[in-house]
Amino acid sequence: RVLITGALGQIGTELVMKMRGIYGADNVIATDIRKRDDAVVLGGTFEILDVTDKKAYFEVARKYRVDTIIHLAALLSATAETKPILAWDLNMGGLLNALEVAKELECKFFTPSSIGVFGPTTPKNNTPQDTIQRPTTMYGVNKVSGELLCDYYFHKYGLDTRGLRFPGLISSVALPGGGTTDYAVEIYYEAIENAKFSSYIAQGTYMDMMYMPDALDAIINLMEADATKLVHRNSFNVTAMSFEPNEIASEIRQHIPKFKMEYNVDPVKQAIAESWPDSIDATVAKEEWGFKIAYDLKEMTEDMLLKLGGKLKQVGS
Ligand code: VAH
Repeated sequence: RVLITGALGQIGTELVMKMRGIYGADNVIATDIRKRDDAVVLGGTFEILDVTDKKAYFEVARKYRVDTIIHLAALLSATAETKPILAWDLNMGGLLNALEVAKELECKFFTPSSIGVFGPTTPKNNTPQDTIQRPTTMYGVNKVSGELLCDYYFHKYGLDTRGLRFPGLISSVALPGGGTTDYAVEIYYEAIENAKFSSYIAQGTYMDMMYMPDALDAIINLMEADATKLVHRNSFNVTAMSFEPNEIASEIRQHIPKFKMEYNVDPVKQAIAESWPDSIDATVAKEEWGFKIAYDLKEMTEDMLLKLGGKLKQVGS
C-alpha cells in the first residue's frame, strides 16, 4: 500500500489518480492537511494528516500497513521566501517525520527535490548531476538538506529512499501553489480565458520545465527501478525542456493568434528564477534508470490548450 502526503497539491492530485489506476484505489492512501470534495478524496481512501504531527503520521501509516511513502507535502519556493520559518518547520520537520515513519515501517520512500537546489555559483547551462549546490532561497536550503537527509537514511539505516530534482511542473488538472515556475501554468489558463497574460517572470529568463504526465511517469519508473542500479538515488536531475516566457507565448500564438503577452516582473520571484540554472543535464537519470520524456513545448502546449479548452470557456481564437 502507498501513502501519499500533500495529495491535494499539484503533483499529488494527479499522482493519486495515476497510482490508483495502476495499483488499485484501496492501495493508495491519499492524505493532506485539508479536505477537498473531489476525486482524490472521494475516489479512494483519504485521511486528514498534518505531516508535522509525528504521532499522527505514524498512526496513519500503521493503520493502513503501508509499504511505500510518497512524501509531497511542502511549501514551494515563492511562499517559502515569504514564510521562511514556516517553510523550514514544514519542509524539514515534515520530511524528518516521514523518514522516521518509513524507517520504522521499512517503507520504500520518495520525496521530490528540485532545480531549486542550485544557486548563482552553479554552472547555469547543462547543469551537471554532481556540481556546486549553494542555493540562496529557503526552499533551496530545504531541498539540499532534504537530499542529504534522504542519503543519510539510506547509508545509515538502509532505507530505500529515492528522489528527483524536478523542474517547473505544468499540469492541466491542478494549479500549483506558491511556486516560481507557476507562470508557465497560469499562462495557459489566461490564454484561453482572456487571450492575454501578464508575466511576473522577465522576458529572457530561462527555466527548466516538464509536463506533468512525464513527471508522473518519472516517479513511477524511478520507484520501480532496480535499486542496485541507483547511484544518485535521491536527487536525479530530470527535465523535458527549457524556455523563457516569450517562447511559451509564441507557442501559444500558434493556437491563439491574437494572444498578447505583457510583463509585470515580481522582484521576489524574478530573483529566485535568476538564481536557478537555465538548463540542467538529465543524462545520469537516463543512464541509471532509463528516464525519458514524451512532451516537448509544442506537444505540451497542444495538450494543455486542448484539456483546458474543455474546462474553460473559449475566448474567440
Ligand atoms: C517552484 N514549482 O516553483 C516549484 C519547483 C523548480 C520549481 O520547485 O517552487
